[in-house]
Amino acid sequence: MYDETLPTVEQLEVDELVCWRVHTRHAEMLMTQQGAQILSYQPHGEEPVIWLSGQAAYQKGKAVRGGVPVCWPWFGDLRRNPAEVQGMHQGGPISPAHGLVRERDWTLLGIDSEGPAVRLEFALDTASEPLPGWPHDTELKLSILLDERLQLTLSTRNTGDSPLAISQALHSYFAISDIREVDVEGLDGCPFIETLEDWQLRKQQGNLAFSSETDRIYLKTPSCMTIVDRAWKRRIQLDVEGSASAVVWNPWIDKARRLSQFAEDAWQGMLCIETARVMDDILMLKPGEEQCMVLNIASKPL
Ligand code: TA6
Repeated sequence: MYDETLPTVEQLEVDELVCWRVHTRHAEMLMTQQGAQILSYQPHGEEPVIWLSGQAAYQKGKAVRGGVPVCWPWFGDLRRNPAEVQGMHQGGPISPAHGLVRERDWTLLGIDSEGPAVRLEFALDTASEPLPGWPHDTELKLSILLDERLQLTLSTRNTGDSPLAISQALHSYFAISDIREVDVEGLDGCPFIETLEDWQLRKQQGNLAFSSETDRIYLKTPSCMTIVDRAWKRRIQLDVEGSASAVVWNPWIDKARRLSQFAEDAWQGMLCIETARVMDDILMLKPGEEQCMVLNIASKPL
């Protein structure tokens, strides 16, 4: 029975972090102001779709393990990025991987209900909140729409007077029954960089299944990818716009032991498919130009 009092948005503190819990007739979502990071997303009556570590730490200045961290203005190790992206960083230490915005509070622009749906908008203006070692004026925004599916729109506007080169990713952690039992549809024929074997360029044959640590950068990716989870009788469908690259990651046993905020067996129940603009698909923005990357996440019965 539809509850007329829905949707609801509640602001709360989880340890050191300001968060919002959103409840609609379709799902519940938790996110934090730090990094404008979604922490969890669970359609009613279903297993979670977005995975959050059982050992997650909610501390200022420390990225929470799980959810959908925003990697920007570079993805991964800056030194592994195209020269144009590296050239944007001027002086100072290179911060940990995945750029400079995961651990900063973004500004809440607004929370609006759109019928049964809820939209939250966050922004980070680097002109008024400079990023260390990255002296460029940009308006970064993340718009999150929660209705039958979860939609994230990451947009970057170059508000400076020189061209910008940026790599980025929505580093989505998905909850699955067992990494050894799922596979990913949609990548057949895509070139990929095998980062675990000297960054060799290879080509995907058929669906992607998992039997060891996986950390691949897929290129020329399609607009639709699907995690097929037979044990949980569902598929998680990712429909994207404004992205033609994606990172697929599971740490498996050994790397899991080296990860922070990560139980030794957590590798079995999670899979990252990261909607990205990396390598030959980076964002190149002329002064005044804006580009958006849209990710729609929907869970459907098999
Ligand atoms: O996206 C894959 C990856 O770059 C992996 O190599 C692993 O480092 C993962 O991101 C997690 O990175 P984090 O900095 O969040 O621990």
